[in-house]
Amino acid sequence: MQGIRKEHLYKVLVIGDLGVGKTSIIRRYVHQTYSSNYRATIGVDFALKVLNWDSETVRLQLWDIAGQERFGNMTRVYYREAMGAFIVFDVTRPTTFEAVIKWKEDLDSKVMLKHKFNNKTAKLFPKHI
Ligand SMILES: Nc1nc2c(ncn2[C@@H]2O[C@H](COP(=O)(O)OP(=O)(O)O)[C@@H](O)[C@H]2O)c(=O)[nH]1
Ligand SMILES: [Mg+2]
Repeated sequence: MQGIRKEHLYKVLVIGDLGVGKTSIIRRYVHQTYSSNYRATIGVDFALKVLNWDSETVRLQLWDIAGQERFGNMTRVYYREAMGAFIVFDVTRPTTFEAVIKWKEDLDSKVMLKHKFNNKTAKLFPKHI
């Protein structure tokens, strides 16, 4: 129908070691800005990227972790109902690349991809222990 836009909201996680550029990537993508002034994120930051495709609006809710990067062990609550995740590393620091496996394992241990064929979306659901 004309004038009615279909709306989608997706939660997307941005994870990876401290200082790899997660916040910078999100700021560049959402606000087209970059600053070399290092300011560590405190808690969890959210950024909303709105994409308009024809008659559909996609809202990407980007979850930017902070602090927990040192532990590389996120709470299940953080991962819940995300539909995707970016694992970021710094090409100049090999240890952050090796840590990608750790982050993926953490992700896999806490959530699983459950396809919902009826509405064509895939979301990450908590694993039961
Ligand atoms: N040289 C360079 N520095 C970057 C790049 N991306 C981020 N930085 C810098 O690296 C530092 C850490 O970035 P930040 O986005 O806070 O990382 P986060 O801790 O993963 O969120 C900051 O001082 C950024 O300015 C990049 O592509 N190249
Ligand atoms: Mg950050």
